[in-house]
Amino acid sequence: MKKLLFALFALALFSPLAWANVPYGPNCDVSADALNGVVLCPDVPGVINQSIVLMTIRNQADNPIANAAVNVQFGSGPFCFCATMNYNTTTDANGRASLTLRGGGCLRGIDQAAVIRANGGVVRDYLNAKSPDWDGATGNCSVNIGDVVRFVSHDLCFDFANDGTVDLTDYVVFSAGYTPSHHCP
Ligand SMILES: [Ca+2]
Ligand SMILES: [Ca+2]
Repeated sequence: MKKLLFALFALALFSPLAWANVPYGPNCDVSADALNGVVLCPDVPGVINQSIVLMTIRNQADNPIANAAVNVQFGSGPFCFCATMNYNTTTDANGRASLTLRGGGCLRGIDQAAVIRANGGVVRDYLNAKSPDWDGATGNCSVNIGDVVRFVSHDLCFDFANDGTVDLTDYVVFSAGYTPSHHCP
């Protein structure tokens, strides 16, 4: 009986049907790749574009996976998450999904700072999760003067493009969160 169960399990595991729902990272598109990390931001008065992660989830055969359970998980760090933050979503018929990252804080150069999974399989493991809401110690779910002070000191938690310097590209992201000043509901 045990042998039979194992054989059935192995069959299920290696059948094309089983693999059809397993994501294959290199075939998936994730918009956060452009910055080599994710950006969180408090969502009032509105969501900033940079905090929206757009994804197309595909399997090893490069076919989109419909109705895949997508999840984002952050590493343990000085984050502040809005109560409106939703960590889970589901892909549509074309394998597409989006997640909006609502909060503040910073982890940089840390394995599993932000991990995106689909149907339990890892799609991306980002080393960087950053936000305009960062005062040097924590995110407090508000982008305000304390964060400006830190930004002008060129803290690399504001290097949103993750290219080693705080520059104009990063200022664009910071100012989206600061003007107007964003906070959680
Ligand atoms: Ca803050
Ligand atoms: Ca930069």
